[in-house]
Parts: sequence; C-alpha cells; structure tokens
Amino acid sequence: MDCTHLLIEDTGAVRRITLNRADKLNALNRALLGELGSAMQQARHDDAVRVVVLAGAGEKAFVAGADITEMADLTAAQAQAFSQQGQSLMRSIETLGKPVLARIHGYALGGGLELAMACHLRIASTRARLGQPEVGLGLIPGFGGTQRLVRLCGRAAALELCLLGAPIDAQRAQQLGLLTRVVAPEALDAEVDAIATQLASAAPQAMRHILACVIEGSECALDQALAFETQAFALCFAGSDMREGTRAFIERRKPLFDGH
Ligand code: CO8
Repeated sequence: MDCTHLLIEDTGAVRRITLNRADKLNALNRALLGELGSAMQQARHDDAVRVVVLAGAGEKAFVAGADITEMADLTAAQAQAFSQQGQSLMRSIETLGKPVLARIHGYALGGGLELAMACHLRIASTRARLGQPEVGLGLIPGFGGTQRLVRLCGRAAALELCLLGAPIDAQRAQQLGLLTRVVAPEALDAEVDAIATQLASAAPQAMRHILACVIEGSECALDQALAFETQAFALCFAGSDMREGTRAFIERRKPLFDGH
C-alpha cells in the first residue's frame, strides 16, 4: 500500500501502524483518514495479522486532533461528510475483529482521543495528556467522542471533559477507566510489545468472539446480548482453536492456535 502519512511494519503477527505527520502532531486530515481506513481494511483481511498497534510519530503526540486548518473553512455539508468519514473509520477499528492497541506517549486530543477510544486497549505513558478540547474551537467531538466517552467513563466524566475542554493527565484518565495501563515513558514500548506479543499468540477466534460480545453485546438488551454470547460460545466449539486450547491444557503444554 502506498502511504504518505502512515508507516506500516509487521513484527510476526503484530502490525504496527504509525501516523506519520509529526510536524503537525499527527493531526487527522482527510488524506490521513483515508489511508488509515485502507490500512485497517488490509489488516482486517490479512490472516497473518492478529493484533494491530496504532502509534503516533514524533515526541509530542499520539494525535492532537482533527486537522484544524483543514476544518476551518468547511461548509456544514462538508463537515457532515468529514464527521461521517471519521466515524466510519472509528467504527471499522472498533469492529475489526482483532485487538487494536493505542500506544499513547503524548497528546491524545479531540479526534486523537476519539481514535484512541475506538481501539480496544489504550496503553499510555505518564506523559500522556488526554482531552476533548473542541468546545474551545466552538465545536463538539465529531468522530464518536461524545458517545464512546460516555460509554467508557460515564456521563459525569463525559460532560466534564467535553464541556470544560481541559486535558487531563494519564493518572486521572486511568482513574476514569479511559486507559488500560499507564507506565513510565521509558517503559512504554516494552509494555506495548509485551501485550501485543501476548495477544498475537492468543486464540484469534476466541478474541474475535470476545470483541463482538463485549462491543456489540453491550449495545443490546441483556437477554439479546446473552443469547449472542451463547451463540458465540457454541461457535468456539465448532473451531479448532478451542480443541487445541483444551487439549494443550490437558497435555500440559503451550497451545498453538491456528486461528480456525
Ligand atoms: N490541527 C492542525 N494542526 C495542528 C493541530 C491540529 N489539531 N495540532 C497541532 N497542530 C500543528 C500546529 O499548528 C503546529 O504547526 P506549525 O508548526 O506549522 O505552526 C504544529 O502542529 C505543532 O503544534 P504546536 O506548535 O501548537 O505545539 P505545542 O507543543 O505548542 O502545543 C498542543 C501542543 C497543545 C497539542 C497544541 O498544538 C494544540 O492545542 N493543538 C490543537 C488541539 C486541539 O484543539 N485538538 C482538537 C481539534 S478538533 C477535533 O479534533 C474535532 C474532531 C471531530 C471533527 C469532526 C469534524 C466535523
């Protein structure tokens, strides 16, 4: 894939996608969103990829938001299209069927926090600063932020972050349930690698079903979600990963999952 704004590299079954606009703190313009959308589709369809890590280039930011310069002159109709482009990308990440980790070493603001919230795990350094500062621009989050924030952290925190607009530090973000892990800056890569490596050898089908049950199931009424879980549970028994996992336990060896 030809990319201007992304770096894509594979280590075993881990695909690392780095947003590479460091001079603009990796701000999300339409071109970058388009490239990221294509990269996620590629990752979805490539069976060799079992985990995706999203990172931002440069010292300062994971992503400092949507590109304000590009947004400034949009008409309402263009803004609607931009919001839909961003939302559908975020949804494609959330429903990828493989775990996606956000590596947050600095600012994750506006669309950057919205991107991080579409990922399944968020690993941050103590230097990270997270927020939805759009209100200060006379805007609101438009890539799903109002909805994912309330689902992840509850209404009080969502209103605080969106109405006040002030970024919070990693410690507070973890207390709110926004971050999976917070580690010292020098330990961030080792932590991300350890989690990605663990996920790369986990059972792909089980992970796919867990993601679907937790993400789709939590949007349904409980009885419907429980029926969905039962169906997914049964589907595990139709595949080889479950046979391998249980056999390996009985034989006291490490399982080797082939993803079927
Ligand atoms: N858009 C465009 N350019 C940006 C952005 C951005 N979001 N953030 C930083 N940059 C650029 C700066 O303009 C600067 O460029 P240049 O060197 O050419 O002047 C370069 O990146 C470096 O930035 P700073 O010099 O500002 O770096 P500092 O360390 O001084 O400050 C900050 C870092 C605090 C992160 C600061 O850059 C900042 O406040 N950035 C904007 C943060 C923000 O408001 N983000 C929210 C944007 S709105 C949004 O995300 C909405 C999402 C939904 C859209 C739906 C649309 C319909």
